[in-house]
Amino acid sequence: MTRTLNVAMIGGGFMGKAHALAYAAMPMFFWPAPAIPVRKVVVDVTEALADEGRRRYGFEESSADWRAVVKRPDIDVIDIVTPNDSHAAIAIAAAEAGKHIICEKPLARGGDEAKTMLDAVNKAGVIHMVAFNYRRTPAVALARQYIEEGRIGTILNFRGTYLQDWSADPDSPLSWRFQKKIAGSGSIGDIGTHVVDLARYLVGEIAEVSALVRTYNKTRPIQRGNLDRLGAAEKNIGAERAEVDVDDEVVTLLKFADGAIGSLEATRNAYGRNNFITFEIHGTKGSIAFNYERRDELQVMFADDPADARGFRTVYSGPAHPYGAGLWPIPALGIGYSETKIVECFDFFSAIVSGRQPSPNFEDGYKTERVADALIESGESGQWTKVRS
Ligand code: NAI
Ligand code: SOE
Repeated sequence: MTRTLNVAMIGGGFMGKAHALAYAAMPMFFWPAPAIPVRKVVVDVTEALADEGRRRYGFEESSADWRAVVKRPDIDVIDIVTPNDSHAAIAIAAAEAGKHIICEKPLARGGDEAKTMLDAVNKAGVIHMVAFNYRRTPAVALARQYIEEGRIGTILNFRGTYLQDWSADPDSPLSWRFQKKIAGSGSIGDIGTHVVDLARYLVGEIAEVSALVRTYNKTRPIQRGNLDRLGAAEKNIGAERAEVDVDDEVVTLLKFADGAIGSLEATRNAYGRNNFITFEIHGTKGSIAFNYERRDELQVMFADDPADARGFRTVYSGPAHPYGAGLWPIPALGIGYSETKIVECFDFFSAIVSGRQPSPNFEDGYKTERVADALIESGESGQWTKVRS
């Protein structure tokens, strides 16, 4: 009999939808499943929102009190899908109650806060994961496999971007993502950290950064309500405005600990770009390039290809590649955002069952927060800034 594990999911917005879907679908893709997730209880800020989450996402129960829920003896897993300001309090309480934890990114609002979470899970000895799901796109995992196999040699250069345009309009609302006290930072924490995670996964530790950081839209219309509708849905021309105290854009040079160099750009104001997560990696024996907007595809060029066939070619991820046995049986049927979350869920539940920490875990989340700290510091000082360990 496959083991079941009871999940309490705290938060019922965008990520609530993605995680609930993954709990339902993971055993359908990865069978036999490591364990069956049971959607036990969903928590939101009011009883009404929580009950809506229960009905919509297929949970057995709902609650407006996460503090009571994390202590429940029948709960095995706490899933934190709330805005960034509550990640630490929920994670620390969950660790103290002995629960396994998956927490959305960014792990915290900076390295110091992330460290309190890392200390708590280490002390409790629970399994922990931070939900940087893009590294679980099969083509990205294939890039890592090629790198580990030495197929592109020693890495010389990493160029990463995360470009979106949902907040380019200065009248798009001041949701929680534009408030430092809730989000911690802007493009740096919200989307830059995804690229930092990919850079750490594919290349290694980032040692030093030299960043330019800008805030273009100094005020935005105040948003009513709890959910971030990600800009476009609401136009608030003429509405009362308040100050934006986070960054809109970061552009940075990177020095990796092992000697590679690189760059990273992140903005939510790049008109025409949607979920433009890209990287290009050059090594001594070849190159790899990826664009999430074409996420079935990995572009590869190996230096020892025949002289008359040199150039990038496209490998479509499929059954021969990472996670291929669980996903779709023919390459290019289509990997979606949901699949990245389903794979994440599979890896998290596998870790719980095996007792071995998954990656990225809270230590990775903490290290990524230290890079985010360095980006902010460098943007302020205009100096090369070392990443604290
Ligand atoms: P959202 O604004 O869509 O939803 C947040 C939900 O949490 C709402 O239902 C809200 O009422 C609820 N909530 C807020 N405070 C709460 C509390 N103290 N207790 C219980 N419920 C609470 O936010 P979204 O987009 O789902 O973001 C949540 C987290 O997921 C953030 O940390 C964000 O950075 C991350 N995220 C990660 C993504 C990824 O690709 N891995 C994509 C989108 C968000
Ligand atoms: C908004 O920029 C957002 O929802 C981020 O918060 C997520 O992390 C990203 O993956 C999708 O875009």
